[in-house]
Amino acid sequence: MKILHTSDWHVGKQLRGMSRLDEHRAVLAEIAGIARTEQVDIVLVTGDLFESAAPAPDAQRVVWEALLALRDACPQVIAIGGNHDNQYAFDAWAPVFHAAGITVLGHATRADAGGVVECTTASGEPAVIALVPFVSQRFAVRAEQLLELDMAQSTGLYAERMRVLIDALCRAFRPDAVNVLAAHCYVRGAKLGGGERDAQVANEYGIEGVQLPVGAHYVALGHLHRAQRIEAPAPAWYAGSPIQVDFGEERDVKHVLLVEAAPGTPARVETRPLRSAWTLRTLEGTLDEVRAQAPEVGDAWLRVVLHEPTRAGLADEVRALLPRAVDVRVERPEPEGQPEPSRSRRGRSARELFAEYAASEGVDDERLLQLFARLYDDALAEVR
Ligand SMILES: [Mn+2]
Repeated sequence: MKILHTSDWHVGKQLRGMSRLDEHRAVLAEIAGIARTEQVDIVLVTGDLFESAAPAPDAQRVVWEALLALRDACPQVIAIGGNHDNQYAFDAWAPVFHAAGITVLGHATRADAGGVVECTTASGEPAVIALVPFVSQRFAVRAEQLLELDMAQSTGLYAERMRVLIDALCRAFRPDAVNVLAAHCYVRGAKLGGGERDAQVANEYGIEGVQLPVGAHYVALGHLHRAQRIEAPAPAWYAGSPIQVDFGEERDVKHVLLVEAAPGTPARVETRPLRSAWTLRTLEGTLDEVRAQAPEVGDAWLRVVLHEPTRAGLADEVRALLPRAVDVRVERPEPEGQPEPSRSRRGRSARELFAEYAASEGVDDERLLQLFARLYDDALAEVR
């Protein structure tokens, strides 16, 4: 059977205030197109469909349409909640999605309460899929335990609880079926994409690759934004996000994973690059150097780091040159030679002191000095 694995859509995520809904719409349609052409039997969406727990209606529309398009393309669509999603809302919507032929699970639960999905493909192959939506550390490690335990002990307790949960669900695996675990969690040692904001990654609440079930044909992971295979007893992959979510991911090629599996043999996994979303790119240099690169940046979203003495309106000049620059920052050139010892302020004029301050901040803008002088004179005239 064929499984399409996608994850971490983060629909509703803005880039420095710019909407990316059009890109999400395009890339999710691209994924549905792949599901259709490849005639996949099962689509797994392993969490963080949304950027936030309270997604705006237009973001919700993009996700609902994407799930329905996937359902049109493929008989079995399964989505689990990630830490960015409103996991309670996922569970509340689940019956509505069920009516539409889509399985949604917000919180981890017992096998017989929706924690394990069994299905049979059109060609008659059975599949058993254990679902582990994101489990927060507050759920797995209680407050009074947190008070007693040190960090290593509480992360260890979390990993142990996750192992018990995963083992309990994977007991449903059968020798005659394709057995899959779908989970939204951090596996220690995996590489971050750079756009993940969560404390869940930074503070090491996660599991070890060796905790993943030996009996799985495939382990579908969500949470990290970079597609990658994990060291584990079974083929285990993060699908990564379908768009470059933030500038830390600008070198990542985004993928979906196509998994070919049969009972009795480990899965074969193929990455399929996605091309619909714009890329993210950082340009760095003096204004002239950045200007020279302008013709070849195409549609990329840009972060511009200028090495240039700053002046009022400099960011506007960059944005006029590069309309897709969403982040402009100025890095002061390193002062040459030894820093001058600070001189006494006594007996020096305010203008002189301000000019010295501006120079020390890397500001080279005569207009600013003149404006300061005018305001200063006005202020003095007020007090006289
Ligand atoms: Mn996540």
